[in-house]
Amino acid sequence: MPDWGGKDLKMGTLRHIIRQLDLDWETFKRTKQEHTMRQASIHRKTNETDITVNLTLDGSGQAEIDTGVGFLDHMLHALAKHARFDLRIKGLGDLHIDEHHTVEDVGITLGRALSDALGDRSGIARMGHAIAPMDESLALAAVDIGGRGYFVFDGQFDAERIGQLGTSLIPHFFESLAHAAKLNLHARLLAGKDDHHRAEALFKAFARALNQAVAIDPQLAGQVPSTKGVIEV
Ligand SMILES: [Mn+2]
Repeated sequence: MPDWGGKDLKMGTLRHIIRQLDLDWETFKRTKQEHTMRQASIHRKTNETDITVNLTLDGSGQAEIDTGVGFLDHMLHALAKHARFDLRIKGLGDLHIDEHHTVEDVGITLGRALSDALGDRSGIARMGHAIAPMDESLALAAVDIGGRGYFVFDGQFDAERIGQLGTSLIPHFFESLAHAAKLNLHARLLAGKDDHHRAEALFKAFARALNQAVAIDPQLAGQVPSTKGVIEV
């Protein structure tokens, strides 16, 4: 690709160059978009699971999720929708044992995809927080994409399972994702009675916090938002 001359290049000049190169405008627009779109595809295969994640950060909330664990699929749909990510996840796990490996490995693979799509973290807001209600439930999430994987959870579930998903695996999912993406996540259940609502409020709060944290902050003008000058990826 030639050097387009950055933002200062006049539209007329740009169109002229494209004509000279015999490119059509639509192809150019698509190519440019593909180059600037923050996205990642990760395939992770072990003896326990085989997970593929396709993630576009600047998406519209479209999701196609099949992990084999129904309630996890529901939560990942909510995550994509409320973070405005386009997210495709196909998971094949050893569910004949239980759902533990699948849930953990979806968290790891999604965390890696997130990390990959963010590149060197330049220009991102880095932090975000949200409080999300779901009927009687209320959840808080605070995210810092600062190069250190850390997860803190405060909350409880009453039942052992929500559908096919063991409730102890909900914090475990977030922990796996946080470590793989080297992000810090604090998640708290502030209120709640129904476990389905509690979980959904947590995922929605995380989604909104994450949406803020990955957003491009124009004030940064592409700088890495750290006094160190780098964020470990
Ligand atoms: Mn629901």
